[in-house]
Amino acid sequence: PYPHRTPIPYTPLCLAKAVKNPTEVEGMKRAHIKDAVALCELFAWLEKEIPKGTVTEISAADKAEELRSQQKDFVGLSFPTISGVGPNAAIIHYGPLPETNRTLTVNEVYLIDSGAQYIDGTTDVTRTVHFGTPSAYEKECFTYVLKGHIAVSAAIFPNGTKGHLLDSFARAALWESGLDYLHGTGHGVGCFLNVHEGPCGISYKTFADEPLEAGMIVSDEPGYYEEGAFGIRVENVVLVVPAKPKYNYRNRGSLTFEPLTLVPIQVKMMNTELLTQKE
Ligand SMILES: *[C@@H]1O[C@H](CO)[C@@H](O)[C@H](O)[C@H]1NC(C)=O
Ligand SMILES: *[C@@H]1O[C@H](CO)[C@@H](O)[C@H](O)[C@H]1NC(C)=O
Ligand SMILES: [Mn+2]
Repeated sequence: PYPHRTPIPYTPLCLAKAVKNPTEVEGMKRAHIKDAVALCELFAWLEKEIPKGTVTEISAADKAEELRSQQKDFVGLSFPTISGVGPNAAIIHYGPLPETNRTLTVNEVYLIDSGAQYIDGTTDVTRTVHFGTPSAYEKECFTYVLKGHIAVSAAIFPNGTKGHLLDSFARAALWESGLDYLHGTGHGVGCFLNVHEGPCGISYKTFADEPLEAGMIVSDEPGYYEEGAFGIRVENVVLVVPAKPKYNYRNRGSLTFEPLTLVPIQVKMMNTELLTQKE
């Protein structure tokens, strides 16, 4: 279904940059601890302020930036914050503008996709939360997205696998219910560099992705968008690490992911009856 493309000749630098050295891995871990502190502070603040009716998509994004900027070695945001409530969250690349800016309430799902540059590393995290009581359907959709997120994050796969082979892991639970999302599942993440970095990723598109190797860092971000109603995405940044399954076919080795993102996922949004014991 995809037109033939001449493979992009990645430079040796690009390939070397994608595989993080131990200093970069340490830095990314430190950056994600600081970033999680800031986001936990944000969610605590939102929980307190939203019932007053004074928090908007723009002021919530500004508060997230303010809290991150208090963390050590903060340099700036890694991309403009996506802060959307209710139907605005269903717009995949939504960024709040004064004309579209909605007030956060306890009646709608809130999605915030944001990240920062710290001197030691780069972050990119999406959480979808409800400050009142989510509907059964919102919880059902959230749980399918979460199942996909977990399926990628916990996958064990042969060394040398390309990310696009993992893309359908993220969609299986949604597909089973006739749902889907119209964007890729993950992108490479630089270390105090581009938040979208080649040459690896997790996409339904088969071109231009290099095999995953230990030390690469990618995002894992399935979603679901119900036009005019709500949007859901669960995104962690994950590090590719060696795995040790029971056997080692042809000595090729196996890989899995270790989450770097430490921001809690809201349990209120889950229908735990749809989760397996392992999930
Ligand atoms: C966002 O919307 C609220 C009302 O919902 C308004 O008070 C506020 O001024 C708006 N902010 C901006 C930057 O437009
Ligand atoms: C994966 O394969 C590469 C290239 O053959 C090798 O350098 C690396 O050590 C392997 N990794 C694992 C975890 O087996
Ligand atoms: Mn991302």
